[in-house]
Amino acid sequence: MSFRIPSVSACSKLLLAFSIGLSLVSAHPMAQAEDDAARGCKHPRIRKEWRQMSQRERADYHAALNCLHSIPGLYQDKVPGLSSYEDYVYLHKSHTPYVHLVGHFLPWHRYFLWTFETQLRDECGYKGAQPYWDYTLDEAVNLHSSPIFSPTAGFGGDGDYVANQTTPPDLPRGTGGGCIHDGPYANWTIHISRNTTLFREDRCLQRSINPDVAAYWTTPQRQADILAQPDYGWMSKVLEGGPSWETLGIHGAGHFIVGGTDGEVFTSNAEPLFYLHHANLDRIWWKWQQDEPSVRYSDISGPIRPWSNVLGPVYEGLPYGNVTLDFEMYLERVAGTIKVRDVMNTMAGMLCYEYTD
Ligand SMILES: [Cu+2]
Repeated sequence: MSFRIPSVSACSKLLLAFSIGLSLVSAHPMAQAEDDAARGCKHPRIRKEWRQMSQRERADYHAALNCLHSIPGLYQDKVPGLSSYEDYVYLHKSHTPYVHLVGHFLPWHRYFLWTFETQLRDECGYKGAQPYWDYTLDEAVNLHSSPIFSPTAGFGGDGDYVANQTTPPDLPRGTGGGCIHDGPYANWTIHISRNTTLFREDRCLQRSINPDVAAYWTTPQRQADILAQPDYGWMSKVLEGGPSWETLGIHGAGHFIVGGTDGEVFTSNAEPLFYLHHANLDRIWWKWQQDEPSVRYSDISGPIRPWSNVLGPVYEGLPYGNVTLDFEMYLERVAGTIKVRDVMNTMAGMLCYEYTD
């Protein structure tokens, strides 16, 4: 068994900075994470549902995201003006055709979120964990009045109504489409262009809240359907909209209930709610694993090449084959190469976190 600590940029930069006074490094959160790995994860990060967090904790999370978005990023040679926050948008954009509708969809995003969360802590002094959004709780309320969309307790509300917004043709349209104007991200400028295009495009965050999609797709029953699947292959397939792929699945739905920027398949993580949605998908996998840990911490399957060609490009150079525990995943300049086996258990190896429920 082997695991490697990802060479998160923050960590390597720090090691460089402290190369004269190495004794200081152990005080750093990354060193704490390494200590936890060595000791067997005694201090897991506890990922809470947004509603379980105090106003103080919520403010700390917003402050950390705003901090990351104020730091110059590693991909400014690709797109001038990109922030550290947008390094992850660049990464997601360039990996999208290879990490969705595949066996390693959940492991790759688990690694992606862990790295993002770690950087919030390392570079922005965030003490908490990545929150998640359990949208099944919103079944009881009008989606627009969910605390998630509160300007004071959440991430701000809908975008301006735009008559001709782009929504997938088979979906009912959302209620907005334009720029958002309240909450902690109202003044954000995104510098990276949409989806597969790659140039500097300064733009606002857009939303188009979609209660119709929520009523059909992000319900407790949909989550229960996923949790009831007998093996990893089926669980991850249903979560991503299989087996027909004509359906959204809870993954697609979690993007389209927010809509706007979050509905841009390649660049959806310009929207901060992406991270709460994907933490929830990771949580669903985690919950499913808890039901039978002895088997499910090592159950992985699915193709290396996407099941469905809905993302468009031809996957030149990608081998056919199945994802195994030894399949390698990488995050380019942001973090090193790891294997799927390194992220199977959130409480062992390089990871150290769990969910409240
Ligand atoms: Cu993704």
